[in-house]
Amino acid sequence: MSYSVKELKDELVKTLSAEYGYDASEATILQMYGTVLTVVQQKLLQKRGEYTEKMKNSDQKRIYYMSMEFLVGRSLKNNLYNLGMEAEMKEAVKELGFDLETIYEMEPDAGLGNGGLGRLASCYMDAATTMGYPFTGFSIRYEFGIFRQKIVDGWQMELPDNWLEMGGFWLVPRRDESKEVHFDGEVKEEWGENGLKTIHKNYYTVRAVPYDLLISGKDSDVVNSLRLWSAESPSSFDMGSFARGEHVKSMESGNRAEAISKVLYPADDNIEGKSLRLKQQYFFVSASLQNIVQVHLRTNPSLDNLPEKAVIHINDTHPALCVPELMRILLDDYGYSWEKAWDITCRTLAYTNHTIMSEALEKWDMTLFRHHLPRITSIVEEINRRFCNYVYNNFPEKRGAIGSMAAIGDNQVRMANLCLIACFSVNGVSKLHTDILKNDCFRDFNDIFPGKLTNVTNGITARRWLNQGNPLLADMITGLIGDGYVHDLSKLSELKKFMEDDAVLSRLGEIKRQNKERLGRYIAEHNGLRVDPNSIFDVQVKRLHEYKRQLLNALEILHLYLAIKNGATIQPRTFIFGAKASAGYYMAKEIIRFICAIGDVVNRDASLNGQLKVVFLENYRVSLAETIYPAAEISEQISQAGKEASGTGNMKMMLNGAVTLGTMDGANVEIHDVVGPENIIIFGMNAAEVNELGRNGYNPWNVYNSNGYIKEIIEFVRRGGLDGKNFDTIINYLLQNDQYMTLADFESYRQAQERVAALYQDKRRWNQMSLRNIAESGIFSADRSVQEYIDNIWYKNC
Ligand code: 26Q
Repeated sequence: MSYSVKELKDELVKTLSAEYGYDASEATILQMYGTVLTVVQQKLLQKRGEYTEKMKNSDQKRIYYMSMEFLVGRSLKNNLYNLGMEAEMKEAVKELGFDLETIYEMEPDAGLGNGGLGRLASCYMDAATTMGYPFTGFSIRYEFGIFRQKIVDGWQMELPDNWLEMGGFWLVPRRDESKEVHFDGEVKEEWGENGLKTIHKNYYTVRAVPYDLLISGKDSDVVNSLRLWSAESPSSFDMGSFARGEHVKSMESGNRAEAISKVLYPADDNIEGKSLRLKQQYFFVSASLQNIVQVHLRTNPSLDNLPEKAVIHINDTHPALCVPELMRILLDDYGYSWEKAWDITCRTLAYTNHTIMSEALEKWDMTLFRHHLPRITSIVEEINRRFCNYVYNNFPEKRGAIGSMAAIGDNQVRMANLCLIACFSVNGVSKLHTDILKNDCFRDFNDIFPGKLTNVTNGITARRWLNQGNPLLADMITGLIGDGYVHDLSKLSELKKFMEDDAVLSRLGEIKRQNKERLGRYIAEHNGLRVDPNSIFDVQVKRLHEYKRQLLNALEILHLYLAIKNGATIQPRTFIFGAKASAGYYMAKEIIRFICAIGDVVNRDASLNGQLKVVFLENYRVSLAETIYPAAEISEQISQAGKEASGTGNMKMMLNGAVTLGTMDGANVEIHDVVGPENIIIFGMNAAEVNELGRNGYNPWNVYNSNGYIKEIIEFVRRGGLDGKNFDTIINYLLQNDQYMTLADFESYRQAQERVAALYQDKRRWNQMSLRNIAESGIFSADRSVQEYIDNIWYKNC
């Protein structure tokens, strides 16, 4: 399908008149925004209709991706790009006297996620849809997505993200497909016609109303949906109690229900078992599974063949309740025997693990779990009983490990163990991460279920992160090698033939410069700060967490600052940060305050001759990332080795020509493998060395006493060098409580940063490194990842 400018213009005019009763000369920009979105949404709906019709007669296996988070970002440009009508729409809007870029900026991000895990779900949805697979995403229609971040005197403030007001446009309500979800109450066993039956009684009901966000593939006829459930009370207003004069009580059940889809939980990898979070999980799992079963039964006589026709993917343990809920549906609603139900469940569910950090592995207190989900609890207990027996009887040598592998222990339900016991596939998200899962965290499971654990290294969609975010670079690449890379990113390797081409290298440098200037304008506008486009743009953007070690970066900045103050001259640098801290994560907020304080001191110090600038960009999010990545020259990936499961920002920056400065962690290892040691800057301990130092006892004081730079930095902060502000929290952390051994890697990091500065002197060589990174980034395409999921997991044995 293609559309001419004239057609689009006519449709805009028609829609404007029908919706607002105006012609273009009278319309406000807000009305034009609504009009453009309406026209695009109509195209999506039409295409979706055609695809649904086609799928009615197809028994292609369906992929269901369950995720508490989908970090969608903005949709307008993405839809126009994927529908192949961006240029025409731009012209049509222009002829009506408006500017499409301005309209893009009016759209809020759909920020229904915290970071990498949520964005991965969205990248996979784009890839699977473009590749032509029937892929449905299931999540929650949070009324408030990830909070808007304001920084006031270095302190992070959280403001509500009311995205629906301007972003709700894209959602198609499907009230007729609502489902009911049951909470609380108790289970009873009763004799019925077919013997003993388990009955869930005295529960309360929440209604799950689906809203679909339509996602079109690029150059494919597929439009898939991301189905977001909204919680409502079946009777949000109880007329009975109202009539009795109990006015507040009459609204209570509505409030209790609506709270479930009110707000996205911010992640801090330090999980507190909150009952609302448990209800969110069960709410969207139960509604989605009912939906999946219903769709299956439309074209199949029973659920016997569910595993052949559907695969349900569990994105981290957050939707792990899929295991007992699918069992419940099969046992209680469809009368299957335990054995048959278990067989169907295990062959339908697959799970991806995204973290090895023990404090991030979800566990639920049994008492809370039983209170809200009594029937699910009895099923988990039976799963656990049978699993423990199975191991006891079949693996005598593993009897000692039953306690740690069990799904229930220490009065808690362990969601990761539940997934390992039930799912037919469990995967990690990078080679290193999967090795750690197999050899360390889940070693016993790996012995009991050989072959169950596999790796699928994460990937990103270049269609958003290159073609839409960095049109200058995309155009240059298309000019050099054609546009085949849009559907086969490995074709970027053809760029290697230009490694000695001076015109290409200097054009690459010129594009980077223009993207730096674009980001520079954003910084001027939002931070009131002028940055030098000749300086190295050194970028660390990601969730704020101790293990990601934003602090290591901050210490290096202080080191450079002190060096200049002591008379050194350095290669000018602009350090750019973006990060949200989970609202209750005190240390993370302190780290933000620390970075901002460094920025205050550094940025106003004229004696530095503009050699150093520090920028903390407020409210980091997908749409801002689209402007930052193209301008990045150094990609900071400096987590403690073994802690970052994969990272995906590293891939996005590499694709945009940045050079990685990182530890041998997560996917950095694979970046290193493809670009070679000359095109990446690696420093610090590797995962084995981290473990060894941990075993031998890490003593930060030894580092402090033996490294003069560290001593100088810490004493500068202690003396009040940062405008007299107190940072004892940071100092004590580094010297007393730092699990992530920041100081142990400092000297190696400092020297690596010196190498960066030296390399940057030779512009041609730098541009070659940059080109090489782009050329080798094809392996990190989400299309490649999705193909591996298809081949090794979702369509395996089909
Ligand atoms: C859990 C319970 C309660 C509240 C919040 C959470 C929660 C929510 C989100 C815990 C963790 C997250 C998000 C984790 C995340 O983004 N992980 C990242 O996933 C990426 C995709 O695989 C990896 O590349 C990153 O390495 C990993 O950190």
